[in-house]
Amino acid sequence: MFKRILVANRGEIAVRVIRACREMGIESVAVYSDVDRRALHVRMADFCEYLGPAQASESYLNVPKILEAARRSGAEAIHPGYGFLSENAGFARACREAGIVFIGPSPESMEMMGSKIKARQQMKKAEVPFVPGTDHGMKSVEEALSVAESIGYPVMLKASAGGGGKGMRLVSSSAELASAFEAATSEAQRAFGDPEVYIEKFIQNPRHVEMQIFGDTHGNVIYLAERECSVQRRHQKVLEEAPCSFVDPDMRRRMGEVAVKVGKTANYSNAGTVEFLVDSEKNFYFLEMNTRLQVEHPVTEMVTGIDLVQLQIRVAAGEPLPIKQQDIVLRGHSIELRVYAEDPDNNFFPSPGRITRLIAPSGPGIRRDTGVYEGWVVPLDYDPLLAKLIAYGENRTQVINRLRRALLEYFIGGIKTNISLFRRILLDPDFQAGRVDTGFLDRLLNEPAVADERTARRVPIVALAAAIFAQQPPPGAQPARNLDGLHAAQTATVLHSSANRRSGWKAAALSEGVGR
Ligand code: MV4
Repeated sequence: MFKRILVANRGEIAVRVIRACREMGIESVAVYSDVDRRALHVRMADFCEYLGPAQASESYLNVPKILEAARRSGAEAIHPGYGFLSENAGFARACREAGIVFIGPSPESMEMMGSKIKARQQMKKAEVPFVPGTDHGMKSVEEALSVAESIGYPVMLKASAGGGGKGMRLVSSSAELASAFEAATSEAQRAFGDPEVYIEKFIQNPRHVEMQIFGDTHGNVIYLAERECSVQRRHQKVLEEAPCSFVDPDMRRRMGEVAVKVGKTANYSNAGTVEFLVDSEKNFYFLEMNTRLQVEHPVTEMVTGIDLVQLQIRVAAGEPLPIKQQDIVLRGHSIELRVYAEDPDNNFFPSPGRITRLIAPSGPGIRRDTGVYEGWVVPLDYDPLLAKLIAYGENRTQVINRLRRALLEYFIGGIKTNISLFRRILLDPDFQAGRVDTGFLDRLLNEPAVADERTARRVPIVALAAAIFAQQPPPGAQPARNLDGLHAAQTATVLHSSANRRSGWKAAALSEGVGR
């Protein structure tokens, strides 16, 4: 086993990998940029190496600097986390050439999946079901027109090098095709340096369901569990769960077997995710494969009991998978909420800055993976993910109730966060019934917010009042059990008392929209 691993990432995922290393008796090396000198991942690691300025190309995306940091620190392996260099085949190859183990799949697997057209050609050969469409790039508008005619409108134009919605265009009729083709091609060229575009049949409001797979370097590939990831906004996932309530055991087995076939076709090792679009008739279609550990991996860990990061490290060290397909048993339910530093009242605009107060939920079934702490300044240079709040329970209803309870305990002061959005989602009747598709969140955000006056006012206030008393018990404070019974007006009085103003509480309260 490795003695020392460099974590080529930051934030909560760097912390997550450092935790796995520590549990395995492996030393960890953090890397950091100028704005991350005091970041949590640097404080938690055994060693740290400075990279450079905040700009990712000078730090977390800089291959020579990261390889040099690995050499200097004596790390034998690099964990890339997600984002940054995690799906960069060139980086994986550079690690191999430098004699450092890349904790992830081979550069060859990453290259096959990096091109959507290449992937579709391979999947066609392997008889994997994918959305009807072409398996080659469109050479001209004329070719695109005749292909779209044979598939039938509406169709989607997609960039071969794309993913996450970039270079993608919906075309409803032949009249729209020429301009959409131009737009998709030039967007793909600008974003990926590759103008190639292909065509698929459009699936109306599909669900986005993905299957976690795992391969080792001995040719074994297994599937773990699917995740429901339809709750997203502008291709940014907001809430994920496992298992997907729309997927029955037979469908799960069929999807899992297809996902394993995808993995075997790509000669895949380590953690990977096979994405599917699922239509209302429960047909599922291969969409793309992500060749990395994903943000939402914890919900799979909760329902399978498997530590995916530890498994990644073992497999990268050459160990065979310690479990067989029949050993995987799903138990209970799990939901993850992505807590972002962004302002729900201002179009989810990023809201970085100093975290002046942080009160975190805990208790039964609650896990929080975070990269921040009270007093730290969240930089504006990177993804604004602050934490993932993950709940586990016997069933979906218990998980929803646990999350609603945990949100009552959550307070982040000094910056705006999207916490209030989760109250709306978790209270929504469609969400509660499991009726979600990729249009769900846009529909919810277009409805006027029905102010659940009691919840809306009480929620932040209870956490805030608890915080005040925890920090500075005022003379004659009520016993904690009475806090819950405080009326908004009484609590607001507490907030505006001179003692609380002195401790900076008013600003925090106002930033959360309380006490106005
Ligand atoms: C689609 C689709 C409907 N039909 N393809 C968006 C991101 C990219 N990876 C694939 N995407 C979609 N492809 C066909 N043929 C709808 C989407 C889509 C979507 C997919 C997954 C998660 C969220 C989404 C939100 C809007 C559209």
